[in-house]
Parts: sequence; structure tokens; C-alpha cells
Amino acid sequence: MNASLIAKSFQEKFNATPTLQVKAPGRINLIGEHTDYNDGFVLPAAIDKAIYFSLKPREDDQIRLYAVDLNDEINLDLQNLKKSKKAWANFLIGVINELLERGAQITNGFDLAFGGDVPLGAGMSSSAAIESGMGFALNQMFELGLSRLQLAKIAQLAEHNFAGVKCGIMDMYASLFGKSEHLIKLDCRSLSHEYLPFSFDEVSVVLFNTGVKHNLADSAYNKRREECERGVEVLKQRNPDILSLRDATSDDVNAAKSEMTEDVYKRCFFVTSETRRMMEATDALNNQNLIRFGELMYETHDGLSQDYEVSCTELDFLVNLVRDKTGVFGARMMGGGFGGCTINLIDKSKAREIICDVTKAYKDQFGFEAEHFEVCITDGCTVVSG
Ligand code: GAF
Repeated sequence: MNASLIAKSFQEKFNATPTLQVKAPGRINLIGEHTDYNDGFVLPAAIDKAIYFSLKPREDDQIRLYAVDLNDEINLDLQNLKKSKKAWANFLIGVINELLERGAQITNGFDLAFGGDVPLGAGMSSSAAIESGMGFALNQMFELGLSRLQLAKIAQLAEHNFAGVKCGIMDMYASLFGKSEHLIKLDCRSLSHEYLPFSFDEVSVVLFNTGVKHNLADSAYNKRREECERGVEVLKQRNPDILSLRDATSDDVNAAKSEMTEDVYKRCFFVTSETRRMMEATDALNNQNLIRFGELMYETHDGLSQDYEVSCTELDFLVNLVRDKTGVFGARMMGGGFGGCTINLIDKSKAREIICDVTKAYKDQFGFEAEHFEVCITDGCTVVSG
């Protein structure tokens, strides 16, 4: 699916030519997992898997939304927006609603078709791409004058209030602020970033998709967030300067261990260790030291699996499979967890062979193929035409 196929579907569905087409990419995250909602740092990038939108304003208040990939549609009234029973529609309605609540002048209805090639539920943030792209498109079409940062915050609120996941801001930020061949070192407290060059001719970024998404993903995500908040309450008693886990070290957490439940301790220990790893990884990258960077990725995976407990059998299998393979710098599960993809940094000359080995071993173990994606780092949301 690409922009012109979505425009063609729009034409067929609405019998009109779209006046605006936009593209909103999915994301990868190199390191810094579950740190965004703890005010920490993350290192994501936008990728060449994207959601495309075609739109045209209407003269009345009707909003017609068409999900091309699902061949499903809904009609709404701008003056009477409601949550839908269809999960896909809520990502879009949530954004319209958040914009209206902030006084955005969306003055009339519109027709919209969307779809793309960000695999659903694979941890590449298809939902954030839909939310970011929706805000970006409406900002363009109705000349709302919102900044990319404002759009990222609106997309995040839509996810909180309409999809029910209390996510951090990383995914939306990456979709909106991505820059070709660069990682985004995002400070989730100040919401400012710097771009770090990431263009190693000899390295492929490969994602292996477990093809599973375990049911408890959303509720467990919210629970992890609450556990981190409970940990902060304990740490704050000892040191009032600790406002979030970003302000604490693993030593602080160890010192307060007896005042925490086992689960809260493990979550806090992971996040504070991840903050330290994230900083070390940035140094390794600046020194072009991919070997050290890769070691840190494995450490992150182990922490996510054992302390944060958001991995699963399939993800652990994929990471363990490549752990000692020559040609693999590092690998780990990526994103919220409980399924989705692993991210792997692989020596380009060995990539074919390693992809074949992994695909075969996964099929032998689980009985179905693990899809793989060799991804490139791209710019964030863009206007394709209009
Ligand atoms: C999901 C969330 F949406 C992000 O905000 C982030 O917390 C990530 O999980 C884990 O790092 O993608």
C-alpha cells in the first residue's frame, strides 16, 4: 500500500479526487524502552513503513472515514462525535475530538481514506502513525497552525482517552519528528531532542515479527506505569528531588528495596538501569562503537524480560537465537512488549544468511513464519501532495 493506492481507493469509494495526501511513518526504537513515561530518554527513529491518508473537505458536517486495508468504513457527524465500537476508528475520532476540545477550528466535515504498510500489532506503532498522521492532515487541511510538538501531544491524548492506553509520547514524537538517517535522542521531560546520525553502510536494521500479540498487552502496559508511579512515591520519601524514575539511580532503588513490593522494585530497577544504558549507548554511538551498542541492546532485552516482565516466549526465542551469531551486533524486543518485533543490528554482508537461519528456526519452533523487515530511517510526517 502506498500514497497513490490510497488515493485510488479514495477515488473509488467517494467518487472524487482527494485534495490532500499525507504520509505518517511507523517507528523503531534503538534503546530506551519504557523510559518515556518515566520522564527519561529514548532513541527512536521514523521508518519506511507508513500510513497514508487521502482527504477532501466537505461542505456539510459529515465525516466519512474509510479504512482501506480493512475495507471498513464509518460515518459521523462533526457536531456529535462519539466513541466507536471499531477500534481502528477510535484512533481517528480520538484525534478529531482532542483537537475540537482545544478549540481547533475544524469548520466542516471531510472524507478520508487511509491505509499503509505498518504491520498492525507488530510493535512499529501503527496506532501512533494513524493518530499522528490524522492530526498532521487536519492541521494542514484546516490551517490550524499547530506545531509538530502540539500534534504529538494531541495524538498521545487520543491514545489515552480513546484507545485507553496510558502511553508515553515516544511513538508520536518519532512519527512527527523523524529525520532521514538520524535517530532522535528525545528527552521526555523537556520534550526537546537532538538528532544523532545513524547511517552505517555496513549495518542492516532488521525486525523479526513474532506474529503474536498477547491479549494482556494494554492492561499490563498501564499496570507497569502504575508500578513505576508507586516506586516514585517510595523514593520521594527518601529524597524529595526524585520527581520521576528519571531522577533516581539503581543505587537509590536498591536502598529502598525493603520498602517496595517485589514487582515495584523490579520495575524501578529496570527503568533506572535502562536510563544508565541509554546514556552509555549514546556515547557508544557517538564513538561509532556498534559492538558496545549491541551489548547494551542485549542487556536491555534481559531487563525487559526478567525485571520488567514484558517479553514472551517468542521474543526471547528470537533474541536468544541471534545472541551468539557472528554478524549480529545486538538484538532485543522492541516497544511495549508481549509480542511484536525484535530489532536486530546485523552486518549487511551476513544479513541474508542470518535472516534465512532465523526464519527457519522460528518456523521449526512455532510452526509459522516470522516475517522480517529490513528498514530504513526516514523523515517524519510529510505532505505527499496537496
Ligand atoms: C509503547 C508506548 F506507546 C510507548 O510510549 C513506549 O512506552 C513503549 O511502548 C515502550 O518503550 O510503544
